[in-house]
Amino acid sequence: MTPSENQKTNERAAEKLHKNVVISGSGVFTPVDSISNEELVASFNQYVDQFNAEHAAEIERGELDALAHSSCEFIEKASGIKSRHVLYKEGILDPAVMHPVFPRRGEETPPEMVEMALAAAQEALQQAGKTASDVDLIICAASNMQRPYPALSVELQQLLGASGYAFDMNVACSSATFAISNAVNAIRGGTAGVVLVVNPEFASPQVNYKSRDSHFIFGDVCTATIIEAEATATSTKAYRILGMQLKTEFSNNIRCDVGYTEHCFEHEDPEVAFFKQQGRKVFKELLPLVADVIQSEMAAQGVKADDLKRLWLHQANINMNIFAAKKILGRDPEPEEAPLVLDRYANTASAGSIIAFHQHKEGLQSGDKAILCSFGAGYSIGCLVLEKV
Ligand code: CO8
Repeated sequence: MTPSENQKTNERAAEKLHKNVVISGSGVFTPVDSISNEELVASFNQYVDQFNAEHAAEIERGELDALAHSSCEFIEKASGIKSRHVLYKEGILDPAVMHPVFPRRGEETPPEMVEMALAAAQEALQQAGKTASDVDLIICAASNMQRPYPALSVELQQLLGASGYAFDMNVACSSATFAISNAVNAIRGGTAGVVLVVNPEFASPQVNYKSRDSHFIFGDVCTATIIEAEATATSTKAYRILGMQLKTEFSNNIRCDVGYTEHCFEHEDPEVAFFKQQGRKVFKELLPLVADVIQSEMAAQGVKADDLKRLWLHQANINMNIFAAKKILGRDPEPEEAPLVLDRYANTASAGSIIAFHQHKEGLQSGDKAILCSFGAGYSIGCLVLEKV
């Protein structure tokens, strides 16, 4: 290769690398059923009363601690959650059951996560002005997969009628932002043109509805986004991805230990399949990391606090979001600047910040800047600096 040919190749590579990439569409599938705090607390307290009555003698002898009631006031004040959507309400509110009840699906029926993803994907495709035949990469990114393989994304690919390739990935609450970053890299690297990211969070089966500390936290939902080069985007709702910063730091404070090796252990732990966390520690340890990641990515992109029109933050806790927004903006946020959806949806793991984005992305002008940021188990933090096209 001559020096001038070499230079041209390098220029082309650099051009590819810096190709503008946008989120051109988004969608949300919301289950029909929802459970209010009042309904959830009433059934939990009924369970507690029955448990305490059944174990009155052991409690009296000091061999067992009596269970304490839950309260709507605590839940709303500590988390901001007022209700949550669930795929299967039946069973969750029955004190004799306390988990969603649903039939096991066979090979011929797509699992719930794929079904939810299909609905969210269709809305996102429509908003982006794309069809399934335009999509050449599908990433299914969520906190849980209903089976290890074949990948859920590949089944979704078949149902949509898309070609190309697909894969599943899990970074817990940061699955969506990390997947969008993978999509951007695939587009810049030339291995995909239009990417569909879906985040089916079927969280309710992993909730311990008998645990006062965590029975109120999660809801079911699915989000979807379309990511493509700005050059191919036709949507009027597109947001340019100016910068991305991903960070992980190991912590045991949010865990689920169920795995494919479970059947090998002699003493089965009845709580192994459930989500558990040290909520206070998470609150204290995650917030400084989140502020660091957002502020350093803003600095890298030359974006100042005054430039920000929206903060679409992870939706786990109202107090956490207000604290983070205040730290980033240097003042109290107006409600529309850092929109909350957790009052209605509760914590929906990786889908939370995408629901906030989907439902509150209107009203920005071309050139307006915003932040989309997830944070959660791992710990994992994914921050995108966005600009309205
Ligand atoms: N009703 C009444 N009182 C209660 C209840 C209840 N339900 N629960 C606890 N209390 C009591 C406690 O016993 C305690 O009493 P005392 O002071 O007498 O000891 C008091 O209330 C305070 O308890 P906490 O300190 O636990 O309460 P907090 O104020 O810390 O609030 C929260 C608890 C809401 C959980 C809060 O700590 C929080 O939100 N922390 C942040 C958590 C977070 O961001 N986690 C991220 C998790 S999401 C994630 O990573 C996704 C993982 C994958 C998901 C998979 C799907 C399932």
